[in-house]
Amino acid sequence: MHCSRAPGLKKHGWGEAFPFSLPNSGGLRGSVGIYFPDRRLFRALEKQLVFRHYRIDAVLEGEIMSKSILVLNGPNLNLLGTRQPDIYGSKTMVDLQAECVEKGEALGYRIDFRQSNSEGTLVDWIHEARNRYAGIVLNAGAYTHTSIALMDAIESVGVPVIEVHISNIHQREDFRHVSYVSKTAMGMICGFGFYGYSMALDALVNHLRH
Ligand code: DHK
Repeated sequence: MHCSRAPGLKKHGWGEAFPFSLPNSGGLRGSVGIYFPDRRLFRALEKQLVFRHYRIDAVLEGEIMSKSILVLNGPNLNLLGTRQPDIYGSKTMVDLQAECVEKGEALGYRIDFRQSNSEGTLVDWIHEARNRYAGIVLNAGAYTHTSIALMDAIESVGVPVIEVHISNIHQREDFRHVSYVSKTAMGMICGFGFYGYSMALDALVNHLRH
């Protein structure tokens, strides 16, 4: 099958995703994300994938996707270490990322760790997880308690999500007792500090293996 690459190539940190335009289909039919851990491997295989073995891409993507987990952090979590250390501890977001990556490696998963203060960006990242990540660990910060958009995004993509909070939200102000994320997440872990992320990764991988 002949396919030509459409304009709009989108570059990612460790691979590439690109939409395909299929001949005789009237233009762009859909976006096919293919991730390669190694750019040279991508270059070497690109021609074959695009011009001859169109089916191989799905296999490669599936294999890599099934071994990748997205860890998403919401507003103000970039201030970890300085923000209310009595509640959130004195370790930083960089420390948290290192712990998650190490835990992921121990479980045999690549961790893509991100933080944003923007609700829309978090929605976009949840959408991105569809067909690209095996699951999501999500600390939506304060959006947990307000965001119908995040709840809808989780429900829309059909990717397993484990909700995590550093603090025990049920021991804090009443407005923190409500979680829209919990309405669609598989489960929720809170009150265990950074260790909650490791617990969430364990829970997610346990789910994926069964
Ligand atoms: C983090 C936040 O930023 C708060 O808005 C949540 C959560 C709790 C946490 O404990 O990780 O209420």
